Amino acid sequence: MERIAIYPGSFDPITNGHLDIIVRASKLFDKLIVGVLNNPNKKSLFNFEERFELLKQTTSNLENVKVDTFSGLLIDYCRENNISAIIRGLRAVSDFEYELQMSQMNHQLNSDVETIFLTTNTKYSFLSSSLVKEVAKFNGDISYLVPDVVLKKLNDKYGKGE
Ligand code: COD
Repeated sequence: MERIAIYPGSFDPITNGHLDIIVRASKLFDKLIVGVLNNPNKKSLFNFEERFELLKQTTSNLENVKVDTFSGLLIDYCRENNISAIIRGLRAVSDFEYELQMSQMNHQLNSDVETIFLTTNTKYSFLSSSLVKEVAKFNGDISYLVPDVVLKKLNDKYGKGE
């Protein structure tokens, strides 16, 4: 049977930290779905279509990775798509409490789906989408923290042309 995992998130926007987890997780499973949450109530810099498009562009070279969207409960999406594992990235102890709660709640909802944590690459342990947005907004250099297409989009958003 094909082993399918999902790496779910908001990806507002995708960073090199996310990408590192995607590459590593894709080697562990037959297929990895990167699942973008479509939640119109959650405020984001990039709208859903932009986040989805950036993910597709930055993962197009990875053969067994597919980008998809979900709304509602993650665990329902897992059930409908024969997904056996949820991949999450852990950066620091501060991530742990929220991640533990989510994984336990998801396990309560469906014990056939396991959450697997990959620890962050030390190069990216300080990196988050929120910090990237803040630094970009105030003109700091983030070129080594995000894929080129994301850098360009951030520059467009904050009114910085070429
Ligand atoms: N290095 C490694 N990992 C990283 C890095 C980095 N530098 N930056 C982020 N990550 C990891 C995060 O820890 C996370 O695991 C993943 O990347 C995605 O991060 P985000 O911030 O884009 O996504 P989140 O945390 O906002 O995603 C939350 C979900 C969308 C998964 C969650 O809210 C959800 O499942 N919602 C659907 C409703 C639901 O089912 N709720 C019940 C949950 S129990």
